[in-house]
Amino acid sequence: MHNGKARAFTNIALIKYWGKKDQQLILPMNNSLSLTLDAFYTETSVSFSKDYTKDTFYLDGQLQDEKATQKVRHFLDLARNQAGIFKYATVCSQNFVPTAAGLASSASGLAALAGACNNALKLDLSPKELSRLARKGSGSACRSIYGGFVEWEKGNSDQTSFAVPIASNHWEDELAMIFILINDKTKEVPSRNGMQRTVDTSSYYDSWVKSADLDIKKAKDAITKNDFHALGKVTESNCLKMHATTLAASPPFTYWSPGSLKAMNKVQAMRQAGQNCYFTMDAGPNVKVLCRKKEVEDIYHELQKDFPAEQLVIAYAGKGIESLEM
Ligand code: 2P0
Repeated sequence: MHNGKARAFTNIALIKYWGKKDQQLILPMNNSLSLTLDAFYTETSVSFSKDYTKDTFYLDGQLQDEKATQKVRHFLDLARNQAGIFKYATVCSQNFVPTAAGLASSASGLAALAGACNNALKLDLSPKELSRLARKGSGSACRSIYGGFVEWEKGNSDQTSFAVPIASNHWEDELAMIFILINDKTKEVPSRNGMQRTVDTSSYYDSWVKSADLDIKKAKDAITKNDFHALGKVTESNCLKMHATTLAASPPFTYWSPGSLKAMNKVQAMRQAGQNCYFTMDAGPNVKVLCRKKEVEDIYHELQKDFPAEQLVIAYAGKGIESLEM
């Protein structure tokens, strides 16, 4: 029996990963940059045993069906191959997210699974190697190996595509992110399909890739200078560009719902009224508001005028992956 357990926090991209140049290895078209957060995380344990006759996956105590188990099994195969240990596994994951948030995160989920496999199979991976392994489970998971600001360097091979922490002098500890949970979602295009459709068909896709390099540079400069407005501006404009690519895909699609638009308008109106806040959105209708910790209460209070407290969650910068006792 080989046992291991790990906890990984989710991350939100300020400069987005949106499109792969290699779907098997999960190599992205552009670098991305994220902030790891404390509010949402996954704890995963894994046991490999010669007594098991198949791979089994439990999420929040519920046995998962074949479809949900597939991604986990694919990842277990990668870890088994790397270790040279070919035993079936039982995986138990617990997502710590606010109820009904619709925030199931493949970033924290696959990073925690990578950490659990690393411990169970005694792979003894360095953080860089662990980031590479997590990447092959889900791209954004490679960034959850580290806390704070993180850049995923796209690379051009399995060896050269991994995340690195960005030196920030702990500036992230002065920031906050308020999640506006939007429940009026229609059926979503899964992010993996959405980004591939965009790469294959969006007439805006080339411009997206071209502009990403400059956005990364702007974001890193802003982090170096602790320039909140510069970081907020590039975060919001990069998000809008990513979402524009989906409208130009064929067939077109969007992750925006009426509630998302209401939230984005609110943030822009608050900014015009002098409050310091910027939004970003991912492959779903929720809106995340970047602000400074010292102003988070005022901004939360203003958001509460339009969104009930149940729809608002405050997050702060989170830590990198942690090993846990079984
Ligand atoms: C990101 N997203 O940078 C972007 C922004 C969604 C929008 O990474 O196919 O679950 O497993 O590599 O990591 C979501 O995509 O996709 C994502 P796969 P993943 O956070």
